[in-house]
Amino acid sequence: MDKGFYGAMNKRLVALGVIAAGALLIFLLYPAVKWVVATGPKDFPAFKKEKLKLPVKNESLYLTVMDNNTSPSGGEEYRAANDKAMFFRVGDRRYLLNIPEPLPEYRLEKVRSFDIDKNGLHESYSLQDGVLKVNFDTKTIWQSPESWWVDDFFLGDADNDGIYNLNLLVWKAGSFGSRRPFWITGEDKSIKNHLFIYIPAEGSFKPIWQSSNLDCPNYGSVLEDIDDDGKNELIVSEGDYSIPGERRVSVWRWNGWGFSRIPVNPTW
Ligand SMILES: [Ca+2]
Ligand SMILES: [Ca+2]
Ligand SMILES: [Ca+2]
Repeated sequence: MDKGFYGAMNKRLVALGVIAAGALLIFLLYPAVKWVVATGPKDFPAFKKEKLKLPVKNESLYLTVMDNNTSPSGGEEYRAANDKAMFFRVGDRRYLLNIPEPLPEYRLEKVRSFDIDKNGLHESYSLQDGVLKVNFDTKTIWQSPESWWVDDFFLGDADNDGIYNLNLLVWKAGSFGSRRPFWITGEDKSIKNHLFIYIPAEGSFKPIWQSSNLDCPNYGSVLEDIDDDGKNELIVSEGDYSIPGERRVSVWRWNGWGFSRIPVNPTW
């Protein structure tokens, strides 16, 4: 046998050994790799950590009804510094939705005082670090769970039954809570945006409607009867999960079991 043959054999053996060792390593490390993938930067604690790094801002969006005689360029005067203005039209009425500039991102701090349960005394609603607390008479009567990041909240009659609602814009992992429909199998652990609606109940709050994962994240909402039919519409600053700076206006109305989109003209 010549030396070249043994040399080639040795190289093959070494290569086989490396492949076998690699395979063994992957086999041994697989549970750890799987664990990292499952709980990696996409998990909720990491998501929350990123949110907590964002600068604090106190502004939320607001809606302005425009004078029909105001020209589009005149509308520019309504634009607040650093805000993005989005115009839309319903029938012949023009609206301007001012939203705080979406980029760079920020975390909202917001405090409101309101008597939602109509007992003659105001409750205090305060949002800080993604957690909403409702306090009454030095006691916290409701608090959002640790597993949620509350981006914003707004008070108003979202489902048009005459009773004020506490409405929350929430990021959380998993499309469904304990009320997951039985035909949905497998777990969706992605962190997506939700709209949750509550009513006051027995000195606290109870949910009356909770969306599953929204198709488009809701970055801010106002309730307003924009077409004078006596029922509120939900005006939304809507984004895109894959395009962070994207914002557009959409308008929705409660239909008895959820919200239906109503068409608006996004231009003048
Ligand atoms: Ca009250
Ligand atoms: Ca209501
Ligand atoms: Ca209406």
